[in-house]
Amino acid sequence: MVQIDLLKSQAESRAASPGRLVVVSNRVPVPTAAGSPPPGGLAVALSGALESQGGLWFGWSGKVATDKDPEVHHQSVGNIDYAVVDLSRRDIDEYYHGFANRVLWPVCHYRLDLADLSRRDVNAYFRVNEQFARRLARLLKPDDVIWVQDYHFIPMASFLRDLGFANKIGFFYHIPWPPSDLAAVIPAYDRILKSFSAYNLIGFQTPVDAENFRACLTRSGVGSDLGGDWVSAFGRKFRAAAFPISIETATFAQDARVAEKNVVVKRTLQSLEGHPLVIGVDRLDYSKGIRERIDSFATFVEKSAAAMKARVTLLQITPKSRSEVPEYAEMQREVAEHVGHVNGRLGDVDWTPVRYVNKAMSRSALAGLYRIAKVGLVTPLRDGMNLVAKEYVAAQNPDDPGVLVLSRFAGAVHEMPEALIVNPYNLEETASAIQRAFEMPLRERKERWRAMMDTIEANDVENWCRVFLHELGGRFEDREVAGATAGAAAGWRVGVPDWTAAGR
Ligand code: GDG
Repeated sequence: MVQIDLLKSQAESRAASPGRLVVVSNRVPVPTAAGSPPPGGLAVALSGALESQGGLWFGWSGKVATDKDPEVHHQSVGNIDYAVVDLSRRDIDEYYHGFANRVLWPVCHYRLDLADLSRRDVNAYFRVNEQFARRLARLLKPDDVIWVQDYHFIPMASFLRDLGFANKIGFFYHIPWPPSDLAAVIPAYDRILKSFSAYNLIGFQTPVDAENFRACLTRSGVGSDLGGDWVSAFGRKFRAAAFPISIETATFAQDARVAEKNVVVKRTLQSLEGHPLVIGVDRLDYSKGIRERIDSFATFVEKSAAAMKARVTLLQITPKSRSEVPEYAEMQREVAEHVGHVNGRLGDVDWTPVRYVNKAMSRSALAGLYRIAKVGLVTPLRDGMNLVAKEYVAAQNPDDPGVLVLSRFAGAVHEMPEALIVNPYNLEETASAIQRAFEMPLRERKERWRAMMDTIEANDVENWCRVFLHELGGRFEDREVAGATAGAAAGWRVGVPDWTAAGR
């Protein structure tokens, strides 16, 4: 990393000014050399907030540590300091591939069959969170506002409280939070719930997730629902509410408008020779329902003489992810084979019904492909929000918009009831929705699209960020437990975690 010492001192001098925003996330979008792909919407929104009030973005570098005690690498760009740390191979395996991606991810996506519910990686999860907290602690100032992102870091605030930090700390949970009977299978469930209580404000994607979470506290007898998003648990009062995440709607729409010049879009259009396109875009993940989607599309084609005749094509763009996790490696093989079977059954010498692409596209190509697709198939079996649904809508031509077919199990459904809503497990129902989308009159398409576009224009990712930070900036102190002052004194004994007896 460049000129670490110089940058460190810049970071330290900046840290002296009050009221910074500190974002903590597993991966940090440290700006790299020119020519690297542009950051996604979340990175753009958070960078905007960090830039405007000055800030620090802290997390894992994504690299394996070569030292036993790896140092924090700093890089400053404009008003933002990026600070990242390497992790040992063991920590990556146990904390990241292990507890985060083989326990929390499947359980929160209702897939107990795919979860490793042994206690094997629990300690590593807390240990790595503590390591991160200790490193972050050295960079923090008392009036920094801290915003922790996602399921990798649930215990981050509790460790910071243990270290004596009374700062306002918010948390956003990007994935679903399941009902209490499901959540309770998480190893160290009580300790996880207790960790949540160290935050001032916890954001979930939908009101249902927030409600599920509050019910976990009350059902397990550790907390009570105080109404109006407020809960009290483990001697603290805090808020758990819905803050639906979004996209850079205007920028995405603009990208789509000019994307007809994109070479990938041109090549796709040429190869389709006027035949209609249906699109699916997902990381290769079992929560996304890719196999069920392919089967629904196949059912649609088999049942519709018109679809056969029109040679409708499903373009499924699916960059690989988490290949180190066995369940994902298995799924990669399984989906690829399945696409082969479907194409073998339905295809012809001049027609491949399902085009399955494991390559990641540029954002411009993606925007253009959404725009030329008559139907956007967004059918996850379970999804926190699903930004693809919003991107598909943002990319449409207002004069001739395509139709969004959306799973009732995607968080996006709460904001976009005007989509054609389907149960993705029901192949016939999804197939009928595709059929209906193709038959839908222009006027109805326009009405549905306008309603959804209005929603995502009003709540874009910048708005999401602003609203969360505004709420986090609110008054929490007067909601603390009677007799306690804010922060470290409010139920958190400085330096002495009160779960030591529970076998950390
Ligand atoms: C988690 C939660 C929640 C995909 N392929 C390409 C590409 N993508 C982009 C999409 C979209 C993003 O990746 C995927 O976002 P999702 O929201 O659909 O899903 P997760 O990755 O699972 O994200 C989810 C989200 O966090 C935010 O809180 O909505 O529920 O699971 O932006 O466009 N982008 C490019 N090329 C690709 O090939 N450029």
